[in-house]
Amino acid sequence: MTSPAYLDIAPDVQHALSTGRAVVALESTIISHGMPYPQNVATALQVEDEVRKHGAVPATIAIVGGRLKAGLSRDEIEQLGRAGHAVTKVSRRDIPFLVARGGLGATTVAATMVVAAMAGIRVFATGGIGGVHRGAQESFDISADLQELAQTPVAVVCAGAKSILDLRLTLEYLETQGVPVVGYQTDALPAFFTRDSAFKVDYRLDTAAEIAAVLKAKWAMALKGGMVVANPIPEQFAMPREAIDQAIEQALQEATQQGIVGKESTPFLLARVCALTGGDSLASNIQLVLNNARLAAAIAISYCNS
Ligand code: PSU
Ligand code: MN
Repeated sequence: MTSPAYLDIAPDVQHALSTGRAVVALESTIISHGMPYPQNVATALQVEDEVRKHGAVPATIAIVGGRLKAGLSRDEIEQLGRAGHAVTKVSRRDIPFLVARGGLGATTVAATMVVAAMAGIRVFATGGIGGVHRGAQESFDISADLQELAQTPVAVVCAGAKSILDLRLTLEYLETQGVPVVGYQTDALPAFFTRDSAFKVDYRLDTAAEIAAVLKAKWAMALKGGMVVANPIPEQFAMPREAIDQAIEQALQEATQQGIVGKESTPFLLARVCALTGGDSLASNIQLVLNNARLAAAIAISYCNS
């Protein structure tokens, strides 16, 4: 496949795609807005290595110099991580503006799915997806990630969603939009730092091959949209629920007091939860992303071989 206008596919990614080998997309807002520097850069590079070690080719996605990129250089990852919140956080609506002005942008789950689909990449690993925010009845704050999952054919492997969100409403929204939520070796919806929550997933699947088979069936029938693959954080890295809940409550209060809304909301909450829980939550965050990278690689390989 040749790169469409606006899109640069890195040579190793292009080679894998044209020879039918497994590729795993990775997002860049997690680098700029999801973790502090320098751990964000170290993690991004480590996650790429983890994908490679497990037999797939990583394609970290961002917008650089107004070009959509599927596959970044180390320098580009360093640039995004160092600039942090100064980089534009790019969701679907923002993409044409960054392209037109030749800008630097970090792609959210939604925008990463858009670019992955353009490149022909079907499997994507990240930490957590956006969702319906608590108090959305008033604020209408529902992440564009959920609409993207409804329309773009990319499977997103994540550790569930952080409870900065309303997990119940997030599941309801996904159900309405026809987006399946699969639990990998679990019946419970993982809540990012913890392995479970009060909610059930729609389907439990215990192997990467079963997940790949469902993706094949879905897309073979041209059913549009993606899938959430919720992969619980490994037991040894899970956080005590009380510590996390307390930090999240405080972060939410601060956001309300400071009038943080719109696209600033999630980055603000992520940064506050990270600061309030110190290095523990960051270490957990890093481990769960690595864990998702491994599962995504296995799913991508099964998908290519089936
Ligand atoms: N949740 C996390 N870490 C993250 C994000 C969410 O635990 O880094 C990022 C992802 O890029 C996600 C975005 O797509 O935040 C959602 O932002 P919003 O809620 O503004 O749609
Ligand atoms: Mn929002």
